[in-house]
Amino acid sequence: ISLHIPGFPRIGAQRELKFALEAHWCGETDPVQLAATAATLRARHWAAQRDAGLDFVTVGDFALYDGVANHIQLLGCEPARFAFGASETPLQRYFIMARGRSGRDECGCGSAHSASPALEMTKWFDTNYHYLVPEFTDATEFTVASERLFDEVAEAQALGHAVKVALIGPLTFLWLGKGMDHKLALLERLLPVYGAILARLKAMGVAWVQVDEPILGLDLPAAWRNAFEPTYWQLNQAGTPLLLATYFSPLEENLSLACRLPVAGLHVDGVRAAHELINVADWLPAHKVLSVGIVDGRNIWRTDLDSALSQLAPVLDKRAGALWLSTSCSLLHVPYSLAPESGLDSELNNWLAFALEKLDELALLRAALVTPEDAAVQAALASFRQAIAGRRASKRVHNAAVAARLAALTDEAANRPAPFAERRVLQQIRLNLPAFPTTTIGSFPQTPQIRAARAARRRRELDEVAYAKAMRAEIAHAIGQQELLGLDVLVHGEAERNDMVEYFGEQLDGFAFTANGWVQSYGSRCVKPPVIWGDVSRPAPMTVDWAVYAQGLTERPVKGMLTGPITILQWSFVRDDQPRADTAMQIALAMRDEVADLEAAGIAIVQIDEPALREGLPLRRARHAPYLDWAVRAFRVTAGVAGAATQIHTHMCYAEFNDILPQIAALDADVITIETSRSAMALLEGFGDFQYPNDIGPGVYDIHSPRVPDRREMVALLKKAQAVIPARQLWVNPDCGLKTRGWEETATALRNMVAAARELRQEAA
Ligand code: THG
Ligand code: ZN
Repeated sequence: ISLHIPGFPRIGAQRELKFALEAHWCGETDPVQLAATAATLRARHWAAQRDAGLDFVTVGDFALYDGVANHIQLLGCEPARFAFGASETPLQRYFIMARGRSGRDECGCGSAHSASPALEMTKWFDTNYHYLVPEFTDATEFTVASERLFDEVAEAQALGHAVKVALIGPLTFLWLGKGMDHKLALLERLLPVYGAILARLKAMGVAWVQVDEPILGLDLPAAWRNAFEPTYWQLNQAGTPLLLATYFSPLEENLSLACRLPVAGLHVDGVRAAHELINVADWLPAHKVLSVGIVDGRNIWRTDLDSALSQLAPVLDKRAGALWLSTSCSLLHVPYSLAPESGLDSELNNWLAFALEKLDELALLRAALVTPEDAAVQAALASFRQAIAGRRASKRVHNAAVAARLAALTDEAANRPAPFAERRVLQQIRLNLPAFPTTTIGSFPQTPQIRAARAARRRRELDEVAYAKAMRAEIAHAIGQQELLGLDVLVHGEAERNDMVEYFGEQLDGFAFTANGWVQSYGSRCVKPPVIWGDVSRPAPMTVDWAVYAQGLTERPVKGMLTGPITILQWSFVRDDQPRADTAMQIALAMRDEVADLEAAGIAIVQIDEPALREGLPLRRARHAPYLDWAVRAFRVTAGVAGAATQIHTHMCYAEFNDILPQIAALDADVITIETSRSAMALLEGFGDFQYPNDIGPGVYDIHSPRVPDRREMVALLKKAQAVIPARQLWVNPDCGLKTRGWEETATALRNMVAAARELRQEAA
């Protein structure tokens, strides 16, 4: 039995990579210094794998910014639109693809560059990691264009490691790209380049190449399924032993295909596809390696080793051939180590396993299979058993009041007291808003002073009273600015919030926070997802004081701002001992109480953000409808407590909602604000065709860019919007929250936005 992992976190135990990247980007360090940090991290991460007893270290999973971006350079398919000059180094090109290039001569080569936006980012399957999207055209060519992978292999070998290389598979790579309808047409050009890479790796003495094809867990069109056999027949010619890796999803109709592909081994997700293990063990020819991803790479719970062993037993019986043990997928999606988490209470700490601890779990599982009678193994298993049993029986996890409330929940709780048409009239009487009302999404610039105040409070250098005073001053400033700008519906600006999920999780029972549980989100950016370990409830109001304070400063309505239950769920580590739907509904009930309290405190508009609703969609279409059912219900239960005259807003970013418009309409929010400006309103057409019934605020400017659009540009976008959405339904707002922007650009942009709305009102009058 051999041990390996599909991939390891690269950001570093203390986010060393993040800080090294940011220092490099702002010119504090040169490429040599950046490369040295990266090499140190790789060496440390390989050593951790070897020290845990893994038989191979994984090479090729490291990336300065993103693994797909690495692969684009390896295959020499940097999009032509960047018009890279000969003087630009691979590293400069890499960061330009990742971060974009302004019109200025940032690379210092002296020639004028045209501005090029970065590669688009999108979610890696159903994870919270964003990859950079390859761009393909009919003219895309491939060559082995980067030495980086081979250098890293040599680096690991020089450190004495046995190497398994991880590579994104050709079909998954094409699948992930955009810009072409018939991407499969590129396969013929792509495969010889893979062949050359594999041959070089073989020549370097690499024993195994793991080829990741997670798309085998998707509903694939026939042409894509059919492409697998010829593709792998060709790759196998290189003579390098290939481990075909699948993860995130059951194989289902692709199971027998995956088992018969001409490769030396198959990795399957033993967590998400646990029920398929026996089938795979049956179908996979005996001479092939079966790698079972038995330890969850997507969550942070300690593995129930007894249950893992009983799952593995029949597989072991069936397979005389090699069995490998692994994590279900790359450990990229979990934090580095529990070691710095001394602040977590010891019971909870005992229930968790981050990346390093998962390596140890693999080693223990193997020991339990190979030398079960060993006393140390028995003792270790017993201590796991105790932790698992403790969690299962814990009184802290189970809250009878929460269970009773969930059981008593009626359908009525998911309905507003009146239909939209009636609510609209009552709300208009209460709010008296002009046509094309203007608003913002919720956050205003998180200035260095705000961050400093939060950090000082964390270090206990600022007491609660002084902190609250500083935050109230920020809120007053934001309200004053919005009045000056002439916005119609104001927000308090969220100065007091760190992260839209963390902020609520910190105040809800059933959540825990790590000190250092960072997970890479994209590039140098990380998130620290809360851990939902028990039944969720709300001990006290969370946002009411701030909202009431803000509303007291102005005659205009100030929105109460909440994060919706699905987004809180989606951006947390979720308990694995009950259905996600149940956890979602518990959060919904807690947030519902917050809506009720805001309303009772006189807040007339409550926004419940659900940016993650769409990304929660399961990978397989057959599972979409059940998910959408409970997700929509959770939102409706949160909002359903609001009276008819209270206006409920929601906000979603990340586009791509046209396939779930009926469900978005079923949320029955009075107003939805969405991201549309980057697609120049193209996204809105779906809402028009669908005849979206409630009010809608299509973002009129892109907050992700420092560029400030002028009034005319925004008027033009709004006219485009009016062509598909009746004017009476339209709101005017930016794309998303403004926390990453500065005040000056924000004020200019909003001034232009308000002027655009006024121009439209005048034209309509
Ligand atoms: N919160 C949470 N999850 C998220 C988002 C969020 N997932 C999806 C999306 N938004 C990811 N986007 C970002 C944007 C910015 C940052 C991280 C993810 C970011 N992080 C800081 C960093 O890495 O420096 C750390 C922030 C902190 O100190 O808390 O800037 O909004 N939960
Ligand atoms: Zn947004």
